[in-house]
Amino acid sequence: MVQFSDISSALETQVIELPSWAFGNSGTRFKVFGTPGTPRTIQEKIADAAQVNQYTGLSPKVALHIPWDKVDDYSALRDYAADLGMQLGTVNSNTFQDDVYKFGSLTHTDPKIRQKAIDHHFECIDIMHATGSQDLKIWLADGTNYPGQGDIRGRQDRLADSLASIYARIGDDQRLVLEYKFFEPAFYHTDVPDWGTSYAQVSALGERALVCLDTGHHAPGTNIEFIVAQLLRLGKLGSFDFNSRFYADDDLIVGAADPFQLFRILYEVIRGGGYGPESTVAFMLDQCHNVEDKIPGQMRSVLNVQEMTARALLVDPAAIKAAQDAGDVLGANGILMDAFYTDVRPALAEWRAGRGLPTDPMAAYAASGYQQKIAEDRVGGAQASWGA
Ligand code: PSV
Ligand code: MN
Ligand code: MN
Repeated sequence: MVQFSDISSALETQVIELPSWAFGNSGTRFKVFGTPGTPRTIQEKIADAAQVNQYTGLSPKVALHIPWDKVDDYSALRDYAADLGMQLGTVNSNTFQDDVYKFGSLTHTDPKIRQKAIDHHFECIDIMHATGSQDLKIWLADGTNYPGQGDIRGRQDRLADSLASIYARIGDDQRLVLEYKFFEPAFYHTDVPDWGTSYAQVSALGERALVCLDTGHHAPGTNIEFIVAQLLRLGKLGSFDFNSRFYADDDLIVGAADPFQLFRILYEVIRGGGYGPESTVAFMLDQCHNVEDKIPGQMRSVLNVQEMTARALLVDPAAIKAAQDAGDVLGANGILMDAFYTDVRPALAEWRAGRGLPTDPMAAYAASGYQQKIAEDRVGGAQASWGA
């Protein structure tokens, strides 16, 4: 079996981008619980994200959500982040909270509303130029609730036209990633429900248009690692939104609900060339922390991704291929499971110590007093998203 010492250098370059909205208050439609110390501004969200990076060394980037994170001067925001050792990452558009989008945004039948939604993406692209962001991420709430409510085919056509206008605006070093989600808020049909639809739409645009795979956006029982393998094979996996789910779009801590699934996904990422300095696949979290503290929630998340990456790297590619080719079913499965069951936590603690990081980031953060300080300093923290 591959030893930890063989893979430790492969862990060096791992970057897991944090969503700004993970640091805001969030909840369900029943209740949003406030958490003491919640950021009131995007600057405070970036400062909290920098804490996650300081203790884990894994997360030097923060994704923005527009308009939630709107500021007057994005270059200044970029400098502010840089002073904290952070970069501004993916820009997420938002066409799901304005009344005009009740019946759709990029798919709407009214050209004026479609243009408003396109213009919002143009604004996001301008912001990306100022922040130095690479990816424009589009997740659409578009869809219908009742059979017959909308023309499914016409909506696809309008979506294709709108996306083409947006794609024509992105810079040569920028990418458009289109996220899919099988239901919610639309319940009968969603305009981008699955990887196939996202793939079809981005393939029509061009090379710099790719699929974003949010791990929480699949029906129970979906083999997500198969989708990963297929998209990598097609050269169309742009980015991940990591989180975990028990029932719907739970946005829980990645690796909390099903660590084995996370391992299987990361195994296919590595197998398909989606990991490492040569790869362009972006790893991002898309989570909310409704009842737990947000900074340690994000820390636990990036550590979970790192831990399952390390375990997946332990699978010996030559050994598993030999077993597969020989038709050794149990042997091949055993190689995979041996890696999965390897507890890499002590080795990772040592790995961190060798890089000037705390061996136990969660404990080091808890002992730092930062959580108490922000709870005292910040009053009236902002809500993350829905209804903000
Ligand atoms: C809504 O489902 C969602 O969780 C999508 O996953 C987006 O990535 C995220 O919100 C932010 O817009
Ligand atoms: Mn997402
Ligand atoms: Mn989601």
